[in-house]
Amino acid sequence: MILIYRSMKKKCVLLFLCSLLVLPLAAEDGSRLWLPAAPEMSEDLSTLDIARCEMALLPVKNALVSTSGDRRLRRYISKAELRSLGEEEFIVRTVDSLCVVAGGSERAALYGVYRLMRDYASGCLAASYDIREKPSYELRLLNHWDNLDGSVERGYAGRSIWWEGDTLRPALYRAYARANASVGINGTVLNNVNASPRVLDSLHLDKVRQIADLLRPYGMKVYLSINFSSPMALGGLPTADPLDARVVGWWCDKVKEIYRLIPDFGGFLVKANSEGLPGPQDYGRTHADGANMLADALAPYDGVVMWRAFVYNPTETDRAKQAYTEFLPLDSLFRDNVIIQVKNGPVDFQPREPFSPLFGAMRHTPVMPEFQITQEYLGFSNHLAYLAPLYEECLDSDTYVDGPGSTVARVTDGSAFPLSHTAIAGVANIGLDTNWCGHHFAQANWYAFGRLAWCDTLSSETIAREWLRQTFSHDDRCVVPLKRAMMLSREAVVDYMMPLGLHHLFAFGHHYGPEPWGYRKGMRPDWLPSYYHRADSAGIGSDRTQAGSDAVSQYAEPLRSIYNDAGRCPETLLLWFHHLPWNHVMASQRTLWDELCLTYQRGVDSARELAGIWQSVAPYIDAERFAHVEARLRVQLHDAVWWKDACLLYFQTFSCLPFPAGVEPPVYTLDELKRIKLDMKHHN
Ligand code: GCW
Repeated sequence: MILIYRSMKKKCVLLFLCSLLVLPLAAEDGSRLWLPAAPEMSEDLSTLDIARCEMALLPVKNALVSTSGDRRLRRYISKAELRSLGEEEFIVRTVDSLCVVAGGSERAALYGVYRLMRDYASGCLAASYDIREKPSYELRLLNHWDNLDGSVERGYAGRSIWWEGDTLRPALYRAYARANASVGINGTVLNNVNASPRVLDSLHLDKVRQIADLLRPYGMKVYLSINFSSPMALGGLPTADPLDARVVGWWCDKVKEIYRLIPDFGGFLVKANSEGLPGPQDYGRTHADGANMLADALAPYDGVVMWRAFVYNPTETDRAKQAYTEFLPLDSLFRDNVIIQVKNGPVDFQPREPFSPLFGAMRHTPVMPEFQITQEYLGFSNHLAYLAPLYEECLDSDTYVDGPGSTVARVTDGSAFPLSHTAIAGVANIGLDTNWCGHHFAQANWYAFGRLAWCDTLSSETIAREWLRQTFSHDDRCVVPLKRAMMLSREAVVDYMMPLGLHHLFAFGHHYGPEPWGYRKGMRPDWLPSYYHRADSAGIGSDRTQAGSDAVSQYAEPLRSIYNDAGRCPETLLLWFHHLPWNHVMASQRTLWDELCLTYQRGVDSARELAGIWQSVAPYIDAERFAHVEARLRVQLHDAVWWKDACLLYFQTFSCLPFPAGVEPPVYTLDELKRIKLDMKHHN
C-alpha cells in the first residue's frame, strides 16, 4: 500500500515538474495550417479513398466510411435515413465499437471524416457519435483576386499560387484542396474579378483543366472570373453587346470548349460596369441582359453566373445607395442560374459597415454574401484581426424584411424564403508564403469563413477556440488568453482606424495607413476620404438620414427609423448615418469629440493588450511562430498609434477642442504624418 502510494506520489511530482519545464516546442512554419500532416496517398485516389485514408489517421480502431448507396451501412443506419441524406449531408454514428461515416455522396463522406479529424486535432474526439450535418449554403467559394502575371490584387501573402509563371504545383494544390475540404469549401474562383480576357484562351484553359483535375478529388469545383469584352479581345468581334447574335454564339462556343475540358466546371464570376470594367451598359443593356446571356450559355451544363452588385459611379447619388438602386428594379428578371454577389456592406469591406440593404430586399433572385478574407482594409497581413466577428455580425444582422428574425443568414441561405441557389464567397488571403496567409493568425480567417459557410449560425468564439486548439495548443493556459486576443482584435482595429461608424479614411491606393485629409486634384470625389467623413467645423459624419442622402430608406422598418434617429442608431454606426455636432451627447454622457478621442485611445490600448497577451503565452508557442507573430504585433501597435494620431490631429483642426484626459499625447505632428507616403502599388 505504502509502496503504491510512494510510486504514485513520485509520478505526480514528476508530472508537476514536467508542467513547469519549458520544453522547446518543435518549430512550426505554419505550412500545415490547422490540420495534422496529410497521410501518404497515391495520386489517383477517388474522394472516398481519400476519406478512408484520412480516417486511418485517427485513433479509431474500427471504421466504416461509405456513401448512402452502400448496403453495408444498412446494418447501422436505417434505409429511410440513408435515403434522405442530401448530396452534401453526412451521418457519423458509433454502433458498438464501430464508427460509421455515411455520406450522401463521396464528398459528404469526406466532410464527415473531416468533422472527426477536427475533433481529434482539437483534442476532443468523443468515444461515441450520433450526428448528422449538412451545409447552410450550397456553393461555398473562395474568390482569388489573382492576376495572370502572378500578382495578387490586395494579396499580402506572396505571389499567386495559380498563375506564377506556368508552373503547376500539384502538391500545393492538393494541400490547398484538403484544407478547404476540411472546412467544407467546395469551389474556388481562380482569377481576379478584374479579369483578363486571356484567362479564356486555350493555354490558360488547359491550366485550369489541370488545376480542376487536382482539386476535384477533394470535392472542389473551379470557376473563372470573366471579362465582359472577351468576345472582342479574344474572338475579334466588333462588339460585346449581350443581345448580339455573334456575341451569344461566341460565349456558347467558349462555354462548350470549357466543359469539354472540365465537365464539372462551376461557372462564371462577373464584375461588369464597375470601376472602369466593360459590361452590358456599354451597349445600353442592363445587368440582367448581360447576366442572362451568360446564364443561358451555362445552363445546359448546370453552370452558374455570379454577377457582382459592386457597382458605383461618381454621381450625385450616395455611393452607399447605388448597388440597391441599380439592382432592385431588376429583381425577377434574372434566370434561375444567376446569383447576385453582394459585398457584406454597402460601400466596400470597411472595418465596420451596416449590412447591405440588398440582403432580403431581392426576393426573386438569389443573393450571395461576399466577405473579404484578405485584409485590404484591416492592416494587410501585418495586423492581427480575427474577422469571424465581422462575418458573424453581418450574418446575424436582422433585415426585418419578413418581421423580426429575418437575418442576413436566413435570407441568403434559403431558410427565410426559397431560392434557386444559395451561395457565399470569401475573397482569399492565400499566396505562396510558407504559412499561406502572411500572418499566422490570418489563417484563422480562411478557416472561419469556411466554417461559417458550412454553418452560418456558429459563433465566432466557438470557431476561434476550435482553430486555436488545432493550430497552437490544447492547453487552456494558451487557448483562453489567445481566444480573448482574437475576439478583441477586430474591434481593436475598428477603434484605432475608424470607430463610431466612420469609414474610408484610408490612404489613397494601397488602403494601408490613414489619410483622412487625402486630396488629389481632379480625383473622383467618391475616392476621397472627405466624401465619407464630411468633417467640418459643425461636426462629423455622413448624413444618410431622410434629411440627407436617405440611404436609411433602403432598410426595412423598424431599422429605417432606428438608423434615421441619432438617439436610437447604434453608436457603432452613428457616423455612418449621421452628421453630428462635436458636442453631441453620447450614451456615456460624454461629447462626441471626447468619445471619439477615447475610442481611438481604446484601440491603441487594445493593440498593446494583444502584444501583452502574446508575450504571456510564449511558453506554449514554438519559437518560430512566436517570433513571427511578435514582430507583427509590434508593427500593429505602431500603426495603431499612427492611426490615432493622424485621425485625431486632423479632426481636431475642425473641432478645435482639446484631447480629453486619458488620451495619450500624440507621438507625431500632423505635418509629419501628412508627409508619410508609402510606396505600395495598388490602384484606387
Ligand atoms: O475594394 C475594391 C478594391 C479593388 C477591388 C474592388 C472589387 C478587385 O480596392 O482592388 O478590385 O474593390 O471588389 O472589385
